[in-house]
Amino acid sequence: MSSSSPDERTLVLIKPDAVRRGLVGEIISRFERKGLQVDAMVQRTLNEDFADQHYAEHVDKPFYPPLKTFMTSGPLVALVLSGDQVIEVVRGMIGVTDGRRAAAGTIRGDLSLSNRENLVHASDSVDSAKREIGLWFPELV
Ligand code: FUP
Repeated sequence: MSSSSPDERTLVLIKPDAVRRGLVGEIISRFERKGLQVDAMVQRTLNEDFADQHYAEHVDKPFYPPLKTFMTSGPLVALVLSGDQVIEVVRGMIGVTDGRRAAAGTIRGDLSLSNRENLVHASDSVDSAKREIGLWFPELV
């Protein structure tokens, strides 16, 4: 009999640069091939208020105004992924923030040359995953 707890979940955003560049399929495909499950997915365009809520920890940082302009510049795709240790697994798959420095083989390392237009967001901890999934997909919590 299995006593394992339900799989962990994380919130991923496929950002407006990825949508514009036609990379949505490529990015989702990487997650699927890894063995992760897509539990929910929606395309939407952020308004300023929602961007502020999503990036609450960054709103006072100097890089936030151009980040907000970018994140509200067009449609993005939000998804909830689940799987064994999915939060850490997905952070590893996307690479470090700056696409110029992200390792080859990661999404940012292979496909981005920018510290801002870096294609994907993924929750960085259990607490942030809980907060972000509640914000984006309240029907799931
Ligand atoms: P990450 O967790 O890798 O997405 O990175 P952070 O939470 O530190 O930053 C959130 C987003 O802010 C990044 F995806 C891109 C943007 N950012 C900048 O535009 N400039 C910076 O110097 C740092 C982050």
